[in-house]
Amino acid sequence: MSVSELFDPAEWMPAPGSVDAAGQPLYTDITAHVSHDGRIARIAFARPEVRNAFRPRTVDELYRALDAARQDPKIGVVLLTGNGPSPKDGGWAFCSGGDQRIRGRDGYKYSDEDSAVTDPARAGRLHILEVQRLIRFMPKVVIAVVPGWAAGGGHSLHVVCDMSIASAEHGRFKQTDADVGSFDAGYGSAYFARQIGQKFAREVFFLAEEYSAQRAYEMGAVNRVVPHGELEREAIAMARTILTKSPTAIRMLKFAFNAVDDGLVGQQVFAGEATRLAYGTDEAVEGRDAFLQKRDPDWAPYPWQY
Ligand code: S0N
Repeated sequence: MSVSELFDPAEWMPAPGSVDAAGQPLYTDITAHVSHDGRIARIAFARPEVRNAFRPRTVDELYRALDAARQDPKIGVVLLTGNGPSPKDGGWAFCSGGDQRIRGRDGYKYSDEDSAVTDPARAGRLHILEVQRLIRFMPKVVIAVVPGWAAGGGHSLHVVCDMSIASAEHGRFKQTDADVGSFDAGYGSAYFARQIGQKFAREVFFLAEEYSAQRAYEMGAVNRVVPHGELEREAIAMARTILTKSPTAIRMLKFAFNAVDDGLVGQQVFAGEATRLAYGTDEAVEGRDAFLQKRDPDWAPYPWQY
């Protein structure tokens, strides 16, 4: 069976660590690929029969694949998408959020085959928020490629991605949290309001209506709306453009955009990158060498610049 109707096998190969020695997939709930030049990752929800809802196992796999992309020095852009269509009814989805069938009173339950039910510490989890933070803080550009429904926690994931591109025909947005008694009170709502404004954000949550890709574009929630059949090709083209840019500039810009909304953590992340850049200067090398050589540093060559 093909990965997804929009997946072009000529563009992709299995991501390192996503298949075993015999080439069999290690993931059940997602697929993970990299472009043949190794510079773009494609990570996709693979539960189209439930509109790509995530269960704890899905989140574990997603985190692992995203973190592998984060640590791969060749990868500059990650495309996060949903495979489809559903074999049941042909419906398309990016992601419909937490799998409501296994939501317990303390979070989402691992299933028996995940053999974690005996561990009370893993009994119920909401670790999709860890995935949100990974997307937010990874020094790569993450693009939400939305071929269908982005609902509930799936809507929040598209919000936290750096950019979003959606299918004109099948892209649909709906924030169902208040319908099902859940609420993403972090990036999913408050940061969303930063993106599209308070009035629109409150409308999206309080009315929980359906928005087309075009309407989402008009509200400023989506960067581009493209014909369905062109979706992944356009996303790859966007990624290729980003890859022509300076990796350091893109990294610093992402963290600069984040910093204002991320408080001291945002400052910490941005400052860490600034420190890393400073370590590359002769001035910082002089400080280190002076310590190691047990002498006073000579700052004379480094003026108090204005
Ligand atoms: C996506 C919707 C709008 C699509 O409607 P459509 O096209 O009419 O399809 P359906 O017939 O409704 O669905 C097709 C099949 O897929 C199943 N399904 C769809 N979504 C889910 C889901 N999320 N969980 C389980 N199953 C799902 C349908 O049941 C149907 O199955 P069959 O064919 O067997 O009948 C529509 O499907 C919809 O509204 N879905 C639910 C969206 C939703 O409410 N999601 C949950 C919202 N909450 C979260 O995601 C919370 C996430 C989270 O972890 C969190 C994060 C931060 C803070 C708090 C939380 C928290 O949980 O509290």
